[in-house]
Amino acid sequence: MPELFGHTRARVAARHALLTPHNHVGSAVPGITGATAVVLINEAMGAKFAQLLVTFQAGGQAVLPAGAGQTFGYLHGGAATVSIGAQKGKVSAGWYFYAPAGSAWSLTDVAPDTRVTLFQKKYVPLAGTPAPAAIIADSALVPGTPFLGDPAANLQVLLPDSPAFDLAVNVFAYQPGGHLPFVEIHVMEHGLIMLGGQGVYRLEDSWYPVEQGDVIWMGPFCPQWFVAMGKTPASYLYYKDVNRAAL
Ligand code: UGY
Ligand code: MN
Repeated sequence: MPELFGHTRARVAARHALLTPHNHVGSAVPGITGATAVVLINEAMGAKFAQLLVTFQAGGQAVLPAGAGQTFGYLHGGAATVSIGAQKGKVSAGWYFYAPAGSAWSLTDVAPDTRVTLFQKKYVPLAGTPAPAAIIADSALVPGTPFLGDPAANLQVLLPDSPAFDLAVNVFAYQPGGHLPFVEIHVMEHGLIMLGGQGVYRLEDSWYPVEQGDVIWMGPFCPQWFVAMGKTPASYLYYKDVNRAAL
């Protein structure tokens, strides 16, 4: 019982945060009904995006109007029908969708216990570049590449690598003992959820044991490093802001 006597692995610091499944408290989020929605990261924490975990009960759904925000959704399990403007498709574990700014989207016919991570960000247009279109796809079909040539660290890039996108979402999978090759320090933010396995994450000047379900915020210039530990591979889904001017 990690929370006995008020203990938790969680920490909210200046440039990073770690939240575990034991810390979750639901929020009422307009448009999401019959579900527990937990806002894990948002502007109140210091981030420029939002990350939510939504767990649907029987009869639950999400019906969101068109707005300035864009939404990326990833299904951890369950099944649903996703509609983005006129585009529609069935999604289940490992599938994801991207709803551009200005498009209404919904998740309906949702199977009970369907769990979805949502990343939301206000879209920053790029002059002369048309905004991205909607996407509904299966992450199992996205080829991975060894990160900086290391076969123990496999990177899947889920959204097109194109200047139209001001966000990226990737899946990073590590063999036991696999690790980030160096301590990264960069202007881009991350929102991350551990999909499986375990390891140790260095964030700023602290090292944290992490496991499936843990969520991490890394603010701009947060020193970061990860090593996978244990007998099974570790993987995480993560958000990153990309492709826009420094000033
Ligand atoms: O894309 C990234 O910056 C990635 N290598 N960072 C991370 O996994 N913490
Ligand atoms: Mn990084």
